[in-house]
Amino acid sequence: MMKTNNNDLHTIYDKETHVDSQVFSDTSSTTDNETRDLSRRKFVVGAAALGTAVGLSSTVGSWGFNIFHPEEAFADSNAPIEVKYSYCDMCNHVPKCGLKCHVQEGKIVRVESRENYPNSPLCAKGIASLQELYDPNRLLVPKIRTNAKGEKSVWKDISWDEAYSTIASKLNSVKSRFGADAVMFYCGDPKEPRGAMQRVATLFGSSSNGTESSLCSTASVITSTLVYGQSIMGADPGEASKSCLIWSLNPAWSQPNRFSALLNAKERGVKFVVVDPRVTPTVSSLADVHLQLRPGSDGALAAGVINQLIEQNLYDKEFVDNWTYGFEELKAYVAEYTPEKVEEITWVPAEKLIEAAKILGMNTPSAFITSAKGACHQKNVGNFQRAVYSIPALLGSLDVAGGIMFSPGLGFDGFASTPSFQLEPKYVSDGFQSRRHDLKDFPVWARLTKLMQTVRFPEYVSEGKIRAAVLLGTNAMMWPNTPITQKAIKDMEFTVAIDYYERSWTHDYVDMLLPAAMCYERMAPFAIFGNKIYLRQPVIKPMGQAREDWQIILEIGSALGYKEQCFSGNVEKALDEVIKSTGLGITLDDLKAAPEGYVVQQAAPSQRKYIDGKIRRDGLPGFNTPTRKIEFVSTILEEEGFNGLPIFEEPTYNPSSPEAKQYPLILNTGSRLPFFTHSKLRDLPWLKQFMPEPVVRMNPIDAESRGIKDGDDVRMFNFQGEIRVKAEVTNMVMPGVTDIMHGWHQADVNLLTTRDFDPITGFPPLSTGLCEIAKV
Ligand SMILES: Nc1nc2c(c(=O)[nH]1)N[C@H]1C(S)=C(S)[C@@H](COP(=O)(O)OP(=O)(O)OC[C@H]3O[C@@H](n4cnc5c(=O)[nH]c(N)nc54)[C@H](O)[C@@H]3O)O[C@H]1N2
Ligand SMILES: Nc1nc2c(c(=O)[nH]1)N[C@H]1C(S)=C(S)[C@@H](COP(=O)(O)OP(=O)(O)OC[C@H]3O[C@@H](n4cnc5c(=O)[nH]c(N)nc54)[C@H](O)[C@@H]3O)O[C@H]1N2
Ligand SMILES: [Mo]
Repeated sequence: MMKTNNNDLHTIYDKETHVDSQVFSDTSSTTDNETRDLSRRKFVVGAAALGTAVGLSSTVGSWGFNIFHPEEAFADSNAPIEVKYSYCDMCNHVPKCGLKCHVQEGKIVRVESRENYPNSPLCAKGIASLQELYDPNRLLVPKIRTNAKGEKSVWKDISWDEAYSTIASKLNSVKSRFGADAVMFYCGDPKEPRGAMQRVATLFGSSSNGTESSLCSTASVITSTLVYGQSIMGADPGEASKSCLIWSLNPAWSQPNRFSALLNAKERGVKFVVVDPRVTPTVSSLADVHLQLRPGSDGALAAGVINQLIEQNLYDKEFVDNWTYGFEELKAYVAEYTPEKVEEITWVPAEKLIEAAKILGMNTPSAFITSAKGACHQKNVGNFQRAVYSIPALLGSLDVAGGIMFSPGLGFDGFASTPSFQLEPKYVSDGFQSRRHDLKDFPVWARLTKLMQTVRFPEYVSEGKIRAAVLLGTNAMMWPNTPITQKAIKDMEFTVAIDYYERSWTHDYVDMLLPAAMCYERMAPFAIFGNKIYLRQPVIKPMGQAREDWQIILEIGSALGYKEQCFSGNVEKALDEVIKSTGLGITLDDLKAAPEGYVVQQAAPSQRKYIDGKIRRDGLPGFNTPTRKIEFVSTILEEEGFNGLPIFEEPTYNPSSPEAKQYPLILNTGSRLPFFTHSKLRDLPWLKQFMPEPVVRMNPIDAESRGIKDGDDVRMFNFQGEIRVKAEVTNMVMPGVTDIMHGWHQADVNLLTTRDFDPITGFPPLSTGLCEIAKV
């Protein structure tokens, strides 16, 4: 381990970058001699990095002080440089940003944006990714618990073989006593390993197979499927677009690559209507009209927009008459949502609503994009989002250039796997569907997806339905009311987590912990951009004993008894199977031969394919809904016992409910920041400096009435819990509303969020609760 013997430098560094001093003062195994020895080799990585961080010249490298701690990060600056390519996983976005890596002596000494790659340049997180790769706190050895779950973990290192044989005996034992569905297979935010996990779950025979998308994109998948007949979550403005509706997305922070394309569209003259309770950079750079609504009132606002498109005769009558179902009912339903009434409910001025409808209706084709979550984290999402998806249909902007095109794609799912690789035919033929634990709670979800809605897994554990779990990249703080999740993890007979780090808030409750390899160290899965497929090659060998997620999952599958179907853990063979299962006639060798990306030749999709039967699987004209029309009134919902109309309902806890007397502020959580991803990256020195402590944003009016000043320590609390944070007083949020990011383990806002789920999508109300803030 490195140690600096220059105290002045240490002080400068601490001050400038808020480095956790413990990281740099760990002297456990270093003598000054070793330090000098290492320093003579001119540590390329640390030298350059420190120079950038504190504005010193790169000669600091010779002082023997290095920002990447473990010796594994040091390379001789005279060694030959090899350039290799990868893609980043610091935010688990799909698709990923390209990385160009400079490698010396098997160590990555520099990363930069990959040239000629669809996603670039790198953001703050990508630039800081080497600090994660070479973080001395990374988990690098398989571990098993030696003390009671729920206490601070005391681990014993074990071998991979020991780990796999324990996992196999525990999971097979639960299966033999309670059935395969008693074992849950779960992937958190990491999206890359999902295909492999689904395959292993299906081989094992468990329908309890879920992901973090239970709180993320799946609400949009479900609601767009109900309206359009297939999952189409929106489309960015293209050359032909005249306007664009952004229903709560802040790509300036959450998807920077996408944001630059939107700025270009603005430059081309595309008119933007942006719905968001906050004044975000997206709002201020793009919006011609900003509809700044009260969180949770989206259903009323969407009804208002529809009302105005109809009232002002701005809708596409021909498309509506021929290709939609339920228009007259919808029209009657929205009649009461006049601009004045909508203003009362949503706090959006009536004239802005009228103007927004004009902009959209008079500038078609209109593109449409929305958040996978910002607006979705409310109990009304299954309804309000259908109203929102109805807007592009009313505008006649479906399956036309510049609107939302229905494109066939290459046959991959959103995470570069395929239904066939995931063994969907087996899922169907072996009756998994009827055994699902979520079937009663969320029948619409269960009907439309093959993944379990995981929000109620704590209940399934307490009912004895789930007794063991494989938890890949799982964060107990992601669901509402965290202690309930932690207890559920603890109460299971056996749980194994797979992660980059030991995270006490989750891993203090599991039995075993396995080290995962980072993007630089792994191969699977592919990156897919339109009709181009990239194969990733590992840039370096995994650190310590870490292994890549696909390998770990397939090795678990092999240990469980499915060696052949899991390719004995061989990732290359698995990827070859994935690519073959697309039916595109490509093999892994074809991808290997195309390091700049393999282009699948495909004819550009034609417009208005619904007319000549090119959208439906059965070849009939129309869309993939039961009525073959765009469904303003959902026949599937009616069949499942719901109202088919997109009815607006207030959140359980809203400004008019009795709790609001004590807790008058709206608890709006989870808006993204460019330098953190969920609970991750908070301890990386380069990123931590942006926001070293948890912060709640509040409007000056709310701050003043509570005697709170910018920077004050405050308590944020409600009937369920309390956290301590710093106040940031800003006009970015509207009066009466708070704005706080989730994922701070020292101030976990999910102690305050509640478990009243949308019955259609299962989504929790993470953006619409109630709370109060007081000075400490
Ligand atoms: N840097 C970074 N990027 C990320 C992530 C990250 O953690 N960090 N996470 C990734 C993931 S998993 C996701 S899901 C996406 C999310 O990406 P975005 O959806 O862009 O992220 P948010 O900022 O959470 O939400 C968008 C907007 O929704 C608004 N909003 C909040 N409540 C409501 C409401 O009730 N109604 C309406 N209409 N709007 C509301 C917020 O003010 C916010 O500006 O970001 C992805 N990108
Ligand atoms: N209050 C509130 N709660 C929210 C949200 C909100 O807006 N407000 N947003 C919700 C949404 S949209 C989402 S997507 C979820 C976030 O989903 P989470 O699953 O909570 O995401 P993270 O906090 O990133 O935790 C992921 C864990 O996986 C580990 N990890 C990261 N990458 C890998 C990998 O490649 N392999 C392995 N094995 N492990 C890895 C990380 O170290 C971390 O421990 O949170 C949800 N919860
Ligand atoms: Mo998400």
